[in-house]
Amino acid sequence: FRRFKGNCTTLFLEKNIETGCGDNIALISENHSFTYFQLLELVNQAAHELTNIYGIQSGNRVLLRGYNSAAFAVYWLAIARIGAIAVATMPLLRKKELEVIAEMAAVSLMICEDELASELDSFSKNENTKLLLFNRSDFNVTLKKYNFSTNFQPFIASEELLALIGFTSGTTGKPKMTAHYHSDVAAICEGFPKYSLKPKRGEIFAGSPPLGFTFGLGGLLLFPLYYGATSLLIPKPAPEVLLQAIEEQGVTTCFTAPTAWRVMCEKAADYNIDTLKYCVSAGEALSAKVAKDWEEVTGIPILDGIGATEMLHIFIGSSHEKRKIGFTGVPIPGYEATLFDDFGNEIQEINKAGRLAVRGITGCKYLFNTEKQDAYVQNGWNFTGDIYQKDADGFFQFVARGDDMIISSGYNIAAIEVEQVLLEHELIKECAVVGKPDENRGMLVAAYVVLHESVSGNDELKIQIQNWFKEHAAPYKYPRHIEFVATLPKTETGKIQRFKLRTS
Ligand code: 3SK
Repeated sequence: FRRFKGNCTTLFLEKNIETGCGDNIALISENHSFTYFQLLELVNQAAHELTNIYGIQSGNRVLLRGYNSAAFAVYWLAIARIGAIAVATMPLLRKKELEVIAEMAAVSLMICEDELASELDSFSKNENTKLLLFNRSDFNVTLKKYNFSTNFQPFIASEELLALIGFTSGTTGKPKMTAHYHSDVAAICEGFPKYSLKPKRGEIFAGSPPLGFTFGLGGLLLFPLYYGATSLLIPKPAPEVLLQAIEEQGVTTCFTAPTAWRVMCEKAADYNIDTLKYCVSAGEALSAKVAKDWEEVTGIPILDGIGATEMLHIFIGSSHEKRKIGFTGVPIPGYEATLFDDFGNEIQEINKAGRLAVRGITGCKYLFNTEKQDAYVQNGWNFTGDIYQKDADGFFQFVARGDDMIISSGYNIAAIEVEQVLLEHELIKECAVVGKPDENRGMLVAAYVVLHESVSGNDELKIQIQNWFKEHAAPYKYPRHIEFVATLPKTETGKIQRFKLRTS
């Protein structure tokens, strides 16, 4: 595998123009539709705006805040074009979280959508950090008014150049900064999409993960542009909005998380989604039930995958040709994956759970956190923190997060497994299972349960669910503690924050 040496934006812009698809639609969002020619010009003008007006140079860090939109995409590309480093954030982040990010990443400029500016008010006054506000529906008109040249020479460094810093709060709370080079951005485009989706010009990619999450950045923006296809960016992509967009725009490829696939499954029959061919799920383990239900209702398989902000994108995944319901998939070409036991030995047995380790075309680079770096990367292997097992055909299957294994009365109980059983119960909409310290058992299986809208929880229902559970799974796994809640605590990317439940 040869590392890409130039500025990654040329792969998304010039390459398409040089190969004859300058007039193809690159980006669609609300009131905008830009061809590759137009996108190149807009990105170049935005690069002039950042350098001439805001003094941004290569190496500067630039925070980006906004909903998924053409404006967000243009600024992301302009930052990378200059050789500056994009610190893309997710729209739901609040003041405190943004403050931590801006400070840790030492950003020189914050580019923010006007609708989301209030959260930046208190600290945007800092004289070292400038603020650029944009309106997502007329940012292009504003850019044009400056009359900047539509040419801009992309910055190329003699050494590896950082393109982005991804923040990962994960499920443990404290944010960490992971850095990725232009060559990593190029590498992921040659990884999962090439293997699983084989994108073609004319295809339309859409979905719900924010561009501030590398799952969304890759799936919704970088992958379609790399292959000369079209990126459809939806600012507030609730499941119904996504289904509507698939019908109206003829989306072929959709990226979203298991929770949204489940909701979309319930509503899919109301929409014509005949154009949809590739359904990608990541961000959280996909249950066999959701995968089966979706395929039954729509006839389209869900392609599951696991990635990590630390690795930039998906490293184990499925394709139409190679998939099994209930399994994440196989290592994407360019990656190797294996499992280690608690003594650091590679597991050779089939179907034996162990710590997932991966290495390949991208890898974890934490900034200023050698302790975390040493824990994540050992002997060249990246330890993702997940427990997996591998079957005889080499398919990897999610077992639990490393910290989601509950040891109760000597039994190893995977929280995810209890959750999957509970989700089969007709009255349960969502749930999260954690271990709670318990004098008698060491740990107790505790389930936080969101019921369907029309149902209200009481003690009788708790007992009914417990009895039902014992009929559907080994009784030692049943949740001894059940709490009915209105919502579950989640990260911006939809991962359940079990640590919050453990300490509640
Ligand atoms: O969480 C994931 O599975 C994921 C997938 C792709 C890119 C990034 C992440 C964190």
